[in-house]
Amino acid sequence: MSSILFEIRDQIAFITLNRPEKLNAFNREMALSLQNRLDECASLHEVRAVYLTGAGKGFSAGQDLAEIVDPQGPGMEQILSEHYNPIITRIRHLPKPVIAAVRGVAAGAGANIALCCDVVVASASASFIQAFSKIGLIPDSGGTYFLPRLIGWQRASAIAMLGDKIVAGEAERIGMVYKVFEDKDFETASQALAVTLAQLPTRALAFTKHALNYSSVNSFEAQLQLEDELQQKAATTQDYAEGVQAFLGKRPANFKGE
Ligand code: LHQ
Repeated sequence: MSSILFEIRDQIAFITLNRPEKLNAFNREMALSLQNRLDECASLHEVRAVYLTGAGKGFSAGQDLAEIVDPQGPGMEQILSEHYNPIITRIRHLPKPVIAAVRGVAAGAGANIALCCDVVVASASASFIQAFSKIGLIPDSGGTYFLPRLIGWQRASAIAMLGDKIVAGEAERIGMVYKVFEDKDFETASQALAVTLAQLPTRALAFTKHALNYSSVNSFEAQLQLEDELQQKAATTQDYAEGVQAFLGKRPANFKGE
């Protein structure tokens, strides 16, 4: 069985982390395979949104800890540079929205892969754990970048150091995730969100993502300049023309992602 399941439906690429007996912990094969699938999502025109989730009862427990003590396994020096950093970079640069659908636990790199996505939703019984300090490591996979930006410095600092389990309701309250859905509604509600994202003007969403990527590093003036440049590009898209015509014609817009 493949460690990553991949299916395209309704212009959405469904990517499922699939090592359920290990709570979808990442080994090298799974990390490289996820990178390949993200590349496919970027290059396939028919894909207009990505839905990332985990098989079984969890999202992902982060690095497979058995692999790091395996003498045949990848070395510590490879794990971030060849596994997680390329995943996080691919997700942030993918010119399409990526929704993380977190059911069950997301721990370590598994939590931070979810948190770097564009829209993060969780089932009511989900939880997020910065498990790193428990094993003498630091939050990686973008954790020290995204956490303070999502939930503020103090909460990020405490959570990163204490490694507390943050349950879904709390994660929503502090802005770590966008929405929480009841367990029984989770699949339907989270997939409906992916359908909505896939039907929006994809190129405008890509420009929005690009602008957000730079918003915390740019000066105010540079960010206004970037918005100006990206808005000029958005205004050349067919979806922009369609959106304006649809509004004026009092009809729903039919965006094509072009
Ligand atoms: C696992 C794992 C796992 C292997 C559950 N590995 N088997 C970067 C730099 C370089 C190196 C290190 O890593 C990183 C990035 C990182 O991600 S570091 C953080 C790594 N992750 C962790 O430290 C989390 C370890 N897991 C846990 O603390 C618990 O499993 C959590 C709290 C996630 C879930 O607890 P439970 O719901 O009680 O599940 P469980 O512990 O019973 O796990 C179920 C099975 O999955 C179990 O196997 P078994 O054969 O006993 O049924 C676990 O051994 C296995 N598993 N996480 N990371």
